[in-house]
Amino acid sequence: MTTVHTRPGTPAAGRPLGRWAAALGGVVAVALAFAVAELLAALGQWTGWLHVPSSPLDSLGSGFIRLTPEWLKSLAVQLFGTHDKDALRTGMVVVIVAVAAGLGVWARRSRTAAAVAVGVLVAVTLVAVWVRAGATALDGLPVLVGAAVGLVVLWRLFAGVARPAAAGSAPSPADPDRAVAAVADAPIPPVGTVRPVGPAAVPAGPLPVQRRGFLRMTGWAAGAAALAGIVARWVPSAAKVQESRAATTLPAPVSRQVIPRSTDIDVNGATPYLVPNPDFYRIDTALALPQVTTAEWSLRIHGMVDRPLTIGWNDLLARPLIERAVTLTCVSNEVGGDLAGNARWLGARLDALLAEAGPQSGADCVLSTSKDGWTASTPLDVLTDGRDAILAVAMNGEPLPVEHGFPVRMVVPGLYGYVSATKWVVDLEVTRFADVTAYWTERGWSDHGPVKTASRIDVPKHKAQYDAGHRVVFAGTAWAQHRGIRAVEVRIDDGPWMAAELADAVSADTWRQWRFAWTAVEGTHQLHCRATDGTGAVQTGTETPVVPDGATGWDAITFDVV
Ligand SMILES: Nc1nc2c(c(=O)[nH]1)N[C@H]1C(S)=C(S)[C@@H](COP(=O)(O)O)O[C@H]1N2
Ligand SMILES: [Mo]
Repeated sequence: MTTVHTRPGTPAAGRPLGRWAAALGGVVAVALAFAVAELLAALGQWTGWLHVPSSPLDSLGSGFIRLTPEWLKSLAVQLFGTHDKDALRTGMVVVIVAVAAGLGVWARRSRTAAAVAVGVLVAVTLVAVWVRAGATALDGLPVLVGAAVGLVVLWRLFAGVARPAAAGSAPSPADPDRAVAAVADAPIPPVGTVRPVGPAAVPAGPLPVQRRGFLRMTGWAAGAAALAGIVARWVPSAAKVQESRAATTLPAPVSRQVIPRSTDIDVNGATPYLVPNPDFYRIDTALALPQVTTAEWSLRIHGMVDRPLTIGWNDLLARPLIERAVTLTCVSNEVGGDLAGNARWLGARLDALLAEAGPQSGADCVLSTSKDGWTASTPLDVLTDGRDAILAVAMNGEPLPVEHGFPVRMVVPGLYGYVSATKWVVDLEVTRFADVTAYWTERGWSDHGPVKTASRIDVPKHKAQYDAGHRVVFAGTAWAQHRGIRAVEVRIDDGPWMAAELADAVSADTWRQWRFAWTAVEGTHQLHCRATDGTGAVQTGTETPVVPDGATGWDAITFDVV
């Protein structure tokens, strides 16, 4: 195999690259950039890394719609009817191909100028992605990676081509542009073979090496673009689910809690009473997020019931919805860990729904199943004892984020998530614990998972330093869902337990924030905390591991006063 290395910018020997071939190179480089970006955007949404539809093509399209004057929009609808979106897409592709072809032709003269033009295009696309509602900086990543790949290909493609300026000195066949166009249209030869060309195209004999390299690389890039494009389409359409989520309007609750400011403890570094959705801990077994639109969603209630039933999204929203703050916790949370969060959940009561189905005597369990086959077994009596167990459709005032179970999940105050908080829930089977196992109970975790009383120190952080003689404020949170928190105490070194100040909580189903002010005394200290729940039981200091039903023990932080 012959390889000829030409330094960038050096006019290569041989005839100049034809305009059509250069245009093709530009189109292929841009196509590869878009294909890579679309693929990354699709994968990003599928795995939950990206939160808004960040497909660069769709973003450009909606950006264009935004900027289109009303008269043009209505003209488009008149002309194309319901196909107006297809018309927009086709128009966009035509424009992009034309611009890309121009880029290629330009790159033949100056790669730097072409690169600058690419930069402008990337900037426009990035703006289109970033102006979408809810977009974060991260959502621009697919565009940037795609652009980088496209630029590298463009740069290398045109590294070895003869520029038209050098053409004068080269032996010139009748019409180089036409010749190369004909060649470019033909299939790419396997590496190392001499390409047979039609007698009318170019003089017999091998192609000039630079153009052969150019065409070979163009072929590879075109193949890569096609592959990335196909894989991107094959990734389940996360964009469709994001659209479904964006189109969701939430009914007003029939009952809601007012959350006073006194629920926050007002200490720098303390956990807020309500955790914003993007900061909420996430635990599940889903490598790729289940993608369920509201239209596709339905829930079957069956098993040991008198009246099996199936409800759809609209049936669910038509039910009276309540909004409640409920703190979720993971059984795998270590002492002092952060696998806990409090949010406002809007949803339909599970007790009412189960009553409609009519559980039969002998049933003691509801086995819930998610779209991706994960299961949880929940005690039936917990779901029907009057607590606010719900099928939730919203979290902190917005439709559930996909990673938190869109469109519907269970929320049951007082139980760890693994036995109650099924996300993407599609099936409830009323049954008996004796007859079923669920995902985690099969793996050695306890059948019943009531939350254990826990408390945590958020301030100070481990190894923090304070100045002696200053007033310092410690803070943290404590939870014992459905029993509530009555008190939190702190202990410094081997001193006595001292009562911390408590913030308010709207119910026994949420955590409660605490703080404790202290005048710093020189030395290395250890701070402990412990809570007392609503029944008067004091949190145990005995340390147990998270398996099989949740960790116990007191959180401890070491800090220095100098
Ligand atoms: N479908 C499904 N739902 C699930 C899980 C899961 O793996 N799959 N994990 C559960 C566990 S162990 C916990 S602690 C909570 C966490 O909910 P979050 O990710 O919204 O914080 O979801 C529960 N629901
Ligand atoms: Mo969990």
